[in-house]
Amino acid sequence: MIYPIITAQEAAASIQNGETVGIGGFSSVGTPKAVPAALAEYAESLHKEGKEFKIGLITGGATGNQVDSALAKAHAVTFRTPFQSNKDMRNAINDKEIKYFDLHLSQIGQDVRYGFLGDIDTAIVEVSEITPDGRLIPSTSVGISPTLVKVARKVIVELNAAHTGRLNGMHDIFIPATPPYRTELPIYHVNDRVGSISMEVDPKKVIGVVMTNERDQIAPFTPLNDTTRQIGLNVANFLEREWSRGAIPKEFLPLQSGVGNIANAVLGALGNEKKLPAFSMFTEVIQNSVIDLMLQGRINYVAGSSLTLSDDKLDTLYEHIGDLKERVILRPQETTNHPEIIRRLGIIAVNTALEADIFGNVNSTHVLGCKMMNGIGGSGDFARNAYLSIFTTPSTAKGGLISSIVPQVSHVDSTEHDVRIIATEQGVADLRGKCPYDRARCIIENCAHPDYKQLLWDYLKLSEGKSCHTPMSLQNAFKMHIAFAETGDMRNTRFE
Ligand code: 0RQ
Repeated sequence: MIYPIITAQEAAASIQNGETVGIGGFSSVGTPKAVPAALAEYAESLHKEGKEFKIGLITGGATGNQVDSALAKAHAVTFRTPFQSNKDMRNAINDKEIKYFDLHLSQIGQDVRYGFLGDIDTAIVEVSEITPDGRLIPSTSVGISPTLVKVARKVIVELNAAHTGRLNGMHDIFIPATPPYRTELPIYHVNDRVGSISMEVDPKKVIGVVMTNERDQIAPFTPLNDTTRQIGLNVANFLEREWSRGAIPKEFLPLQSGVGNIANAVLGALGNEKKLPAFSMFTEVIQNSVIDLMLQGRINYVAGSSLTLSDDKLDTLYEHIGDLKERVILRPQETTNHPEIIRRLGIIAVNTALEADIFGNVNSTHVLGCKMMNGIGGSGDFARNAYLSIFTTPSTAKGGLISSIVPQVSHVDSTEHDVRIIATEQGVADLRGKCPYDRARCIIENCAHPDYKQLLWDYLKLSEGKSCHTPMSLQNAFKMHIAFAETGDMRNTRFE
């Protein structure tokens, strides 16, 4: 080992108040574990002494309890970007204790290199192996770790023995040059490899290595329910019809799917749709269902930025590593979410909305327009550039008190120009080539819950006889949200 071995406490104590710290990890896996916990304890001990201690926190994506919860609870964060999905972090953001900058996940790496977010003082990354010449092999995710170790003044490495030697060869690390010297990213097929299997770091910057031996803590998956299962079936049936009529090539196209239960349901249903050929995935997050479908021969290759797998599924991957090592590729999120490649490969993108409006605008991030949920993640990267961009959502939330189909979304993440298909458990709305009136009719007819259909038809009628391209009523656009805020039930909406 060419670097000194240090304790997590020594590593934490090397970080100064006011630093910008980049922590590796993506979709709550491959995050450092010991140093963030020690940093939270260090911050708390300084606070008890009446001393200031807060950092700016930049990550690849979600970092889960080990980073976001620990540091938010320790009141140790001033600024956070680009994505989180953690209750404690979310509460601190909505309480305005932490300033949060929600960003497309393809952009954060280059924003850091361009200097848009200032200097990175310390990078903390988890790796599975350190090569004899000091290069770093990431663990279960890549995210923006290659950029963080490249630009940070100081680097702290956690070497996680739980993965040592098991993931070697799976990564494909490539950092694009900065404009005006940037060239194409030469990925023409999902499984093309263009980079290195390890990350380069200047050995002089490495403060030390903290040894760990701990798996990622992935929240257990909740089983599918009737709603998520039906959404999965609706999407799979729609894609099968598109493929049968030749609107998707006969070889099929690579799929991107978001995280969570709906994504699992869509994948499961597509995997079971045996009329379709085996396909590949070009995605951000590799979830449990992907490994099952690879072993069944339904998925050929998968490229993503993280192995977000439960313990038993990671065991399955390691058991079949001989077969799967060549078929699973882990890349920086800048590559997995790259607009150029998404457009070139013709990705079918499936992401989840909190709410969609009758014109096809999608809100993925803000409850009632003001409370941050997680962040846009990669959904915008994929939606804008996909061959076919699909958004899924249950037609209602909170036991039917909220309609996910509304006259106007309370916050816009993906616009009507980026959203081609909306699918709920009620059905599928195909918005391609439709004017706003026809979109509205199509979405209400196919996607809205029966409890809310008449209300939405009533909204549409408000602009009858008026000269307008888009049937929007300024006085009434948010009446359904207001009814929920005031009475706790959107069904109490009264339009003026
Ligand atoms: O609230 O947690 O209190 O029960 O929102 O909703 O139905 O559990 O859905 O977990 O799939 O998350 C859009 C947030 C959906 C996610 C979002 C309430 C609902 C529940 C969560 P509770 P569900 P999911 C690739 C792509 C952006 C990032 C992205 C997301 C909670 O998919 O973060 O796409 N997407 N990344 O009750 C008020 C509504 C609501 C609502 C649901 N209309 N109004 N509350 N809820 N609809 C992956 C990455 O980027 C890493």
